[in-house]
Amino acid sequence: MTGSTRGVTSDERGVLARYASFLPVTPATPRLSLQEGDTPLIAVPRLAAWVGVSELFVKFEGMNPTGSFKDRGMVVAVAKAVERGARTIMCASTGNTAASAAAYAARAGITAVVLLPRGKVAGAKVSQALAYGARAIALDTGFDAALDVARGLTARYMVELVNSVNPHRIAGQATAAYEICDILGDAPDVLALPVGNGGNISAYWAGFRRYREAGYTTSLPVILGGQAAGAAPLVLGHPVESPDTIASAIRIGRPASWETAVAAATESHGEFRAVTDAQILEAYREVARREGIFCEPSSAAGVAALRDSVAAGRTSADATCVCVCTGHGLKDAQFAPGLDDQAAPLPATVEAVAAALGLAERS
Ligand code: AN7
Repeated sequence: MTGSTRGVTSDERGVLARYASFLPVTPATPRLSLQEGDTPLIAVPRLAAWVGVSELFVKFEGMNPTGSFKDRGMVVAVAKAVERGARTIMCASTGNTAASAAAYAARAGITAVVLLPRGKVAGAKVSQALAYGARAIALDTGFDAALDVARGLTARYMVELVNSVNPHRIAGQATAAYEICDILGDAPDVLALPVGNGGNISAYWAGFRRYREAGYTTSLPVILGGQAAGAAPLVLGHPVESPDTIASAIRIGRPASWETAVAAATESHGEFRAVTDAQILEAYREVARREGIFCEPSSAAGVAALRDSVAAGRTSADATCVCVCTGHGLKDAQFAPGLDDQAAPLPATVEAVAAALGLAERS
């Protein structure tokens, strides 16, 4: 590998094959894959103008097999669980972890049990988990207490916990940092992403540091974590009892990876920023309308935080920035515009539609 500027170890697709040397892969680890990872890093000049920086990329993690970044860590966690002989995995989830756990359990031929806060998970994510054959259990509580139950159960019973407190999840998610560096040739100046349970920000920071230690990069990014204002424990510095935001994926009041998330922000000279639901929804719409990238509202919290940071003079307009858009827009489309929001229906005639559009007639 010496002399190479990239850590990719295989042309095969999937996180376990591509970054085997950076993952806890042994000869006994099943080569599980849904061809996750290798997601687009898209230059977004029109979004950059809106955010207020000269160079911006979106790492579109919604392009993973189940539509979120969770697949990168889940493939590793499930492969390692199967390697140890596990037959059942379990997670608590705001939705995306559940969909991913269910898919990889199906792929591995084992069972997934997902604990979901009742009425607080986007419908498409529940549909995904059920379609993949997971056993879904609704709990009358929020995510934080559901995670307590999952931890209690997996400590006592023969079930493997695949929430991001599982270190294999973090190791797998770090591959997104490797990919960004492999494409850019070095780390970006700033990486902005949404933060809920704190696993992903911890994974990125671990990944960027590891790549620099391996000699593939020369610098480390400033890491900016976006939290919804109503669910911003890491901004406030204390847990939030009843987190409240439209960004349901990050409606988390007691992040499980608190210490490592804080370390990522402070060691990188970054910070956590609270953004309002209005800022999140505005960023969500701008990402789609300016660049043709449809992410879920929670995913846009990093974009909103970056724009807010530039406006506050905390991030330089000259910085090369990457925003991680963590999940696909089709997963949580309730805040997307609908046909009913448009003007009233027209008569089904060529003339009526042409007149409404003000089209110029062919000569
Ligand atoms: C789209 O699925 O916690 O800070 O249970 O779905 O690593 O928690 C989802 C989190 C960002 C936050 N963006 O990442 C779950 C869950 C999206 C997410 C996050 C989540 P972490």
